Amino acid sequence: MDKILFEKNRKKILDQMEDNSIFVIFSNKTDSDDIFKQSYNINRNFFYASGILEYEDILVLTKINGKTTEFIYINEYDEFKSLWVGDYLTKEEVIEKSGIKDVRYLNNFESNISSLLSNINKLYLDLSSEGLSDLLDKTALFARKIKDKLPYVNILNGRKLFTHARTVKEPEEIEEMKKAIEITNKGIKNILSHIGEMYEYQLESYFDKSVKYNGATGYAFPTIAASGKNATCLHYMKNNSLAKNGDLILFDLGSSLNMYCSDISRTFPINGKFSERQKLFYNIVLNGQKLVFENAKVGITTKELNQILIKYYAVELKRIGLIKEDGEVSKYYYHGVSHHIGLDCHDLCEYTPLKEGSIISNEPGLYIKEENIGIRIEDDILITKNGAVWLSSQILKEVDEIEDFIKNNKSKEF
Ligand SMILES: [Mn+2]
Repeated sequence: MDKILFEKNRKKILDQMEDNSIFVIFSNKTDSDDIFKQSYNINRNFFYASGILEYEDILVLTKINGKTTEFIYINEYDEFKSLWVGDYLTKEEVIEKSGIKDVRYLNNFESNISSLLSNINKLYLDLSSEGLSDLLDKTALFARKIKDKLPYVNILNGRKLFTHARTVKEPEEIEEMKKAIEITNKGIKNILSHIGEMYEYQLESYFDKSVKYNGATGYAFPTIAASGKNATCLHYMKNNSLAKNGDLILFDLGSSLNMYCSDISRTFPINGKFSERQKLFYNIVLNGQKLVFENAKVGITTKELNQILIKYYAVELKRIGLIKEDGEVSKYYYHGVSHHIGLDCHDLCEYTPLKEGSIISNEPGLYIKEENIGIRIEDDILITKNGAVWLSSQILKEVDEIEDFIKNNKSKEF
């Protein structure tokens, strides 16, 4: 990805910083004690502001007397380490990727920061919502150290600066997410061309093979492959039941590309044909999704979109005789219809009326446990000044399209 995006992103953070303040952003939130850190998670905010995917680096932004500076600390080349984990990025590569011209080595970090903080007493840190509790979180450890050694420093939670900035996407981010969605589309086609009676994890493997083959850099979240009654559990991830002919299977999945996520749900008949009853519920969900889409625009909240859907469900479920009172909808639909998507699948966002440039999910569902039916249809949509735009419209979802595709593409590879 081009450094221009990360330069714009840093400016959005710097613009929000108070004068005479420093922001220190660590790259990693280690989730393992493995000495070679083979299991780690890059801090999405660090990536957002730098474009760098190295796990020990530290980004520093300063605003002093109205003048901003930015510098980044990286690992120095280490011949022995490089035999194990490969080369770190060089200074030149970091400049090229991030656009940050002042690149320093990590062994200078502590002394540099101490001298900066002797004059400046406002320090932003990217503290997680859990505050200072996580012992494996480098930011939390650093915050403790500062509190002990430099008690006059005022620690501010800089997370909300990122929350504000990440609520609206840049065109480059939208493009990256579109590419992730297309890889997910191929993975879903690969499931459809192999669908049949087998274990849920076996169907899932057709998605895995395809997204890897087509160049995804990761997954947005662990895949949900839930057949029959399993689909009525929203976050079922065991994926170890036999998917039986006659049942539906719900997939909630997404590849990610350069950290940007896609988040798609589809529900398919194992034997390639929806029963009349399944079709009835499926089309209620599908039409609900279209209704939410028509109402998704600048100024509305995701909560209001959900209320529109619930109202529609009340009418429809009474019409088909599933419920008698409006309040009974919550027995069959029990989640929200939308969340922001970006570097995180459930992205950092401000819960304000939708703005131009936000990307959100549109994911109505219906879960009828007594009939072994769970249906969710989820697409990713972009809010523009002229209403919403489908970003995943190429992914099959009409009943006829799905049935025809299964019939005509048996055993094809995507
Ligand atoms: Mn979702």
